[in-house]
Parts: sequence; C-alpha cells; structure tokens
Amino acid sequence: MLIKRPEAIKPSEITDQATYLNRRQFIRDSGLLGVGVASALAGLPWAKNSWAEAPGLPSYTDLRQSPFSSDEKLTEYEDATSYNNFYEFGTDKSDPKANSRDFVPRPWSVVVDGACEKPGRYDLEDFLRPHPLEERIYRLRCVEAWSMVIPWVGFSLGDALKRLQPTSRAKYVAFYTLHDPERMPGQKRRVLQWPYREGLRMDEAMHPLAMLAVGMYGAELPNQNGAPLRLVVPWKYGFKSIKSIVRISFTEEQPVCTWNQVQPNEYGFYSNVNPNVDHLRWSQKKERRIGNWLKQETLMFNGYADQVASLYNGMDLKKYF
Ligand SMILES: Nc1nc2c(c(=O)[nH]1)N[C@H]1C(S)=C(S)[C@@H](COP(=O)(O)O)O[C@H]1N2
Ligand SMILES: [Mo]
Repeated sequence: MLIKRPEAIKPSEITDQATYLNRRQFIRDSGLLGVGVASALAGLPWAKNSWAEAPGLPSYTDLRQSPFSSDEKLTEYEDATSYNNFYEFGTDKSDPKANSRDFVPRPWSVVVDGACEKPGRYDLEDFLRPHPLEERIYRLRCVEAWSMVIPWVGFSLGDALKRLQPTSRAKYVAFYTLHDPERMPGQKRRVLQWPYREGLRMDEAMHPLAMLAVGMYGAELPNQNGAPLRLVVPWKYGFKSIKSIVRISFTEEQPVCTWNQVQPNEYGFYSNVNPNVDHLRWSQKKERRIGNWLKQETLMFNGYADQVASLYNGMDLKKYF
C-alpha cells in the first residue's frame, strides 16, 4: 500500500477543493497521523508536551525557530483549537470548531489594493511562495482576559508588505476577512458588520514581530484558527489578529476596525495589551492562561515592551487605547 505521510504532501499538490477535502479527511481517518507527526516533529518544543494531540492536518517540515519566541509552556493543542473567537462561525467559544468543520479554505486568493505599486489578485500559493516559513512561539492575550501560548507557523508581515511596494501615501494597512455567508454561517446573523476588518498603522505592520500565519503546532491552520491565512500581532489584544484574510489594502486614513466600529468606547484602534488601561467593563491587570488555575499579571504590551514600546513614544496610551 502506498501511503504518503502527511508531511510529504506539498501544498502544490492541491488541485481542487474535493481533493483537498478528501486529503484532510483521509489524514483524519487514517491511523497515520500519530506516527508521521511524532517522528517528524519530535525535535520541536511543543512535541514533547502534546504530540499525542497533534493536528489532523498536513504538517510543515524544516521550520526555522524564531529568536522572538517565548519559552513558556505551550497551550495544549486541544485547547487552542476548541476555545476560539471567530464570529463568522458563531459567538460561543466552542462554535468555531463545530461550525467550521466543512469549511474548505481553497481555492484562496488575496486581493491587494490601495496605495502600492503591486496591486492585484494573488493566488494564495503565489502570495506565500517567496517567504520561508518559520515557527514563532507567541503569547496571545485576548481582551476577555484569557491567554494562550501558541507555536505559529508563518513569516514576517513586513516582508510580505514590502514586496507589494507601498507608496508614501500608505499610512495604514487594512485587512478583510472572507465574506461568504454560505461558507461562514455565522455571517447570516448580523452580530457584526461583515466582513470582519482590522487595521494597523504602517510602522506597526512593518515591525518584525507582526506575523502572517499559515499554521500552528507544526501543521496547517485549523479552520477555527483562521485558515488559510491570518494575522498575529502579539503585543495587541487578540481581536486585532484577523483570520481568513482575503484582502489587504494600503490606506491614507485610519481604517475601520470591526470591534472599534461596534463599541468605540470599549475597543480602540490601537488595542495594545495594557494592564494600566482597563476595559470599560473589567480590569486588564490579570489574565488566565488557558490550562492554568491561577491568574497571572498581564505584562505591558503582552511582554513585548522592549521590542515595541518605541512605536508609541510620546503617545498618551489612555487616550489612544
Ligand atoms: N475574522 C475574524 N477574525 C478574528 C475574530 C473573529 O471573530 N473573526 N476573533 C478575534 C479574537 S477576539 C481573538 S481572541 C482571536 C482568537 O484567535 P484563536 O481562536 O486562534 O485563538 O481571533 C481574532 N480574529
Ligand atoms: Mo479576543
């Protein structure tokens, strides 16, 4: 019997949605996964505490370790993929996993427009090709005061943006999630104004910590975590890390951001993790790391102050929250 181990399957072999879906289902159903993933990834830090729960998705090999990585204990894969915020698939934490099962994140393209020299519609594969993938272990701190430590797979957002050659008129960059109520059933309800949108100031977007992720725990992103392409901005509250991106737009004006649009007095444009600025309805001084019993102190900029504080020199962070 000729069976490909998951890590031997290249994304380029994905021809159409049906093949892709079959492959995922095949990997899920076959007993293969434990063996393939465990042996291929035994050297990676998360493998030692959660390899038994390794993902039923094709895995990446030859990932570089990022020097920015946290060395904290990783959140269990099971927790990171079953306790999610992704309103396109429902508003309860358990909804995204349950309701995104049949979502097929292929074919996928990213539209680039606005103030740049290389606008256009990029096939996902073309968009990713120039960028070697690396693993970066980042904390994610949700505005609701829980947090996780996740080994993301991806590359620097700044590198991708540079390749699109923003012009001097580009002061901000905006991101849009897919809007397709047939595939994202949560969009049939008007709980948010779809599509979900986020934005960063240009210098924030170019910061080496800002990341575009295509995977986690050594494998492709599960649907509920934002397949096939999402943002990870580790010094900001989780909602800035927009999932399932289909459009990137360079703008002169500060872009509309979904949560700021919903409740501007609760969610600011910057949304930097800041224990000294409380949310309107609760304190931001502490957080509960998923999997831990005791709460812990929340750190300024989620612990990334040494790297990012200078972006905000001279700004009143109580006003620009
Ligand atoms: N498109 C979209 N992106 C989104 C959200 C969402 O509802 N829709 N939720 C955000 C919030 S509030 C958080 S905390 C993170 C959660 O990411 P995770 O599920 O991978 O932990 O995704 C963010 N990205
Ligand atoms: Mo969040």
